[in-house]
Amino acid sequence: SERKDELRSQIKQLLIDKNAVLVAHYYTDPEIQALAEATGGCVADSLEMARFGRDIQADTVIVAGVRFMGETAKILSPEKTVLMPTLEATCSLDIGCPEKEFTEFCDAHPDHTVVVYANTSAAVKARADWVVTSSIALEIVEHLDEQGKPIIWGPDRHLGAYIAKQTGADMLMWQGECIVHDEFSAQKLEDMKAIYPDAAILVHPESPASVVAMADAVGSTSQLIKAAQEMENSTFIVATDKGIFYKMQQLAPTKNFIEAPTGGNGATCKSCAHCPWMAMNGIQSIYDALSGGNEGHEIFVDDVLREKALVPLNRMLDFSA
Ligand code: CIZ
Ligand code: SF4
Repeated sequence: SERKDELRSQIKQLLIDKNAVLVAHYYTDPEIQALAEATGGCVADSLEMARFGRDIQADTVIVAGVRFMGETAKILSPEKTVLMPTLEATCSLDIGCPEKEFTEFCDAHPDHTVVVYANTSAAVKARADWVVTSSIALEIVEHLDEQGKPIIWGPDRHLGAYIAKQTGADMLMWQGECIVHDEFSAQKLEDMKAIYPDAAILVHPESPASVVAMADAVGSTSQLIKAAQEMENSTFIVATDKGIFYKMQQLAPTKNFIEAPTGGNGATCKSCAHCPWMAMNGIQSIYDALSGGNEGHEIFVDDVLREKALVPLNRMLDFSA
């Protein structure tokens, strides 16, 4: 629409004026990913977003994604102004892993190495020995397992179960889940596979084990995008947030991508393969964040927490460097 075109050109100018850069997650709406690409920003998974936000020469980083991604950017780049289209964009994994309860869980098992997923608050990261994202979790847990260390894993129980199965590591699980991936249904996927017998099934490991078991490729967002490019199939059934279709279609324009079905046993899905918090990011809210005072958009992380959370975050970044 004209209104949106006008907002887009104003955003482009504001990014230049403020020496700012737009970083967007693969799960945000296509128009946001396109805008990040058109303005020299980046579209990525949470690990690449963190590294890009840290390394880019800019005064301001605007993070289109969910809150933990903005916090991670601030932890790694305290000298930069970190803005988000909305501070209300959270994550069911973050909500389901409150600092106090998680700390008690860790304190009850002091001999365990604490590994937390990036989808957590700064306070939970501050209690951890390692932070991981889904693109590096397997390698880091393998590394810890080789040292014979029992692990506390939080908060995603499906991803944790997948990693425990792959590595054989001794993992004590926090019982959290992603409301988007948890809704994929193996039973409905069987029916869909019968309709598209030649399709490859791509699954993010935040999905239930029954869905992961049907996968031709399991991996993080960036790994699934790579699989979509490299696998020979012409059709793919994709069990992750549908925002990812933008990048898959761009990099594999001749292939067909189909959403994996949600809501087993007749239940209607609540999120239908799109994260309601990722969906809060819009062209208008990006404009608002850049054009107003920063109030309601700027991310702050308490200094003491920041310094503590930086240690396990840097361990991950150094490990994957
Ligand atoms: O589900 C998420 O929020 C993901 C996949 C984040 C990430 O690691 O990019
Ligand atoms: Fe959290 Fe799931 Fe949304 Fe990712 S897709 S931000 S894990 S609720």
